[in-house]
Amino acid sequence: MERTFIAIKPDGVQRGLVGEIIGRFERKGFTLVGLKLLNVSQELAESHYAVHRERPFFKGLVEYITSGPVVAMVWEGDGVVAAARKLIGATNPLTAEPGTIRGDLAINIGRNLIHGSDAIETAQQEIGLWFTDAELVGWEPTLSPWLHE
Ligand code: IDP
Ligand code: MG
Repeated sequence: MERTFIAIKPDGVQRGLVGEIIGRFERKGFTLVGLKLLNVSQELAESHYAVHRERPFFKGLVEYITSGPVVAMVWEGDGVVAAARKLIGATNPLTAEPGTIRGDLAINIGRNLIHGSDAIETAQQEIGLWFTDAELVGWEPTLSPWLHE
């Protein structure tokens, strides 16, 4: 079953939006299979954002993601990688559509609340970087027949 990596960034935790954000994924019908609150180390931040190492915003991005607790999650479901990106909205919250997490709840690209993997392969890498196998809990929601034909 498809899985994606989602992280509520320090601004989301500080602003008390953890419940609001998790609720959106729950209400959509995806299944939570991993969840933890952690302070992100410099090494983890730099590995996670390695693809952006040469970008001018990299240093500030690493400072942002290590500036306070982050809620790291793995969500499961058919099409969850692309669907989560839709729920999250565009990178710049000012252009993110209303109805999306960033579109509804944020105003600045450097404080955009949430991370979501951008492809199935990236999701697998990121899940491996942030979670051990023992931290992931596969389970079958009893609600399944009401979510899938
Ligand atoms: P994404 O989070 O929507 O996938 P990416 O382009 O992968 O966006 O960028 C990763 C993160 O880097 C963004 O979520 C945002 O926190 C930060 N970022 C991207 N572009 C800028 C920028 O121009 N200024 C400041 N931060 C940026
Ligand atoms: Mg990205």
